[in-house]
Amino acid sequence: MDQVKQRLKEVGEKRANVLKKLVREHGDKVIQEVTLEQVITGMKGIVALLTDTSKLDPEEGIRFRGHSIPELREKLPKMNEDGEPLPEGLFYLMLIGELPSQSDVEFISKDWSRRAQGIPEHVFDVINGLPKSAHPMIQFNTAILAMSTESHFRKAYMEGMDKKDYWDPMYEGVMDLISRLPVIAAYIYRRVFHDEKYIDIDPSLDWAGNMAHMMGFESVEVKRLMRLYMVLHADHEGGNVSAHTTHLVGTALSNPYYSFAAGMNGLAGPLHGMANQEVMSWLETMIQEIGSDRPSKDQIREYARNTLANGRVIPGYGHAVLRKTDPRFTEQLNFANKYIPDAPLIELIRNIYEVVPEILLATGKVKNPWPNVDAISGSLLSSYGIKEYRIYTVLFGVSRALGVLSSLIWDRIYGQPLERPTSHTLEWFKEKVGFKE
Ligand code: HAX
Repeated sequence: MDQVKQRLKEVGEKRANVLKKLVREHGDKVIQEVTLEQVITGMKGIVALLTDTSKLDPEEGIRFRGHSIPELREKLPKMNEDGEPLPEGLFYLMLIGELPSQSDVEFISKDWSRRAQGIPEHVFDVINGLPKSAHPMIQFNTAILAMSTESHFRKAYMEGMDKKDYWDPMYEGVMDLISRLPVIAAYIYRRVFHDEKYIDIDPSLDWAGNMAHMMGFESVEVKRLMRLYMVLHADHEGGNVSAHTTHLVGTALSNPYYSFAAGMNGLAGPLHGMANQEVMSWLETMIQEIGSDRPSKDQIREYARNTLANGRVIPGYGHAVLRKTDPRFTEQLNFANKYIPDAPLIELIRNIYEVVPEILLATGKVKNPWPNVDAISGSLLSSYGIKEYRIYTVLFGVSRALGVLSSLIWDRIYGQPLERPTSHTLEWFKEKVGFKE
């Protein structure tokens, strides 16, 4: 058994026993009351999931296994060349619950680049069967499903496996899947935007460095950005659409490919991961309409007000849980201010940040007027030369795999059962609260 899997087995057995005891001894305790409004408006704030990998605080933002993003930048093993933490280390932290050693991170890096070589040919045939004009998320999600022919989990299940061992083939499938996502994403990128001139994986590189390399970017700067990007988008506790969907589908004992593809279909929505692309088209139209890539604050104000007046959302702003500026936005802005302070798109993002929150607040209904992760990620990628913004949600998806698939392994360790909440009709709700029309 490899060193990561061995440690997971030890930690997993302990925590699974604690969970069993907790439910046995305290299963009948009431932990929350729920209002009608919460149920009807997207179940906001309803405690309904067990997720260990990360926790989101409305005021402070995300913590991964208790560590804030600035803390992670201190504590996770880094690449010497650029000082950015490696996503492999964050994955280890989310999976095991402990900070990794340099050797753990090196092991995962090597293991992933070995596993990445095993993508069967039919997966590329399936991608090639789609028109190049198909959105990259269609190609990405189709490829993930096509890879499920390789599922260890499905095979082991069909052979008749003891429930307590489900986590083991799930771990193998997850490691294969995560290792292969950068290859698939880069393949789609080169297919759609670079005349099918593909670049092979470089087994000497780390996972995110390889992502940049296979897309055609060899500079230290882009690799550094890619490491940051892959860390920042990795997880956002369990209730967001991509995480919750992956978990939900997994509770039917669907294999990791089915579960993750389902989550990625959710990420492809404009109110979730596709918001990074939406921000870029919003900015592009602003620049075109105003006729300058350095619009004044008054011009930005007018453009933002028009967006709202047309019944549309301002992409990259607002959040279902956060009530402050997203620290993932702040980290990216700090990065941009340090390395590319004069980039026109970054200047535009800084100006939008100064004027948009007050416009959203003035609507009187937006609960969080502050920017989220997507408000800046595309401008950063674009300023570094990755300008084809239809690929951005795919990059988000590659990163998101780290968190939601770590959680999927834990779902099987914990023996999480089928998720099956109850639904009711409008009549039931009316009667429940004594409503008269
Ligand atoms: N622009 C305009 N209106 C907004 C808004 C925004 N950025 N954010 C919220 N609102 C509106 C809502 O549409 C809602 O209007 P109605 O009552 O007319 O339906 C009202 O304000 C209250 O919404 P809320 O409670 O503040 O927000 P929700 O929890 O319902 O929705 C969203 C959260 C993220 C979906 C929302 O803020 C939004 O649409 N933002 C723009 C899209 C975006 O950036 N999405 C990415 C979010 C982060 C993420 O998941 N990244 O992957």
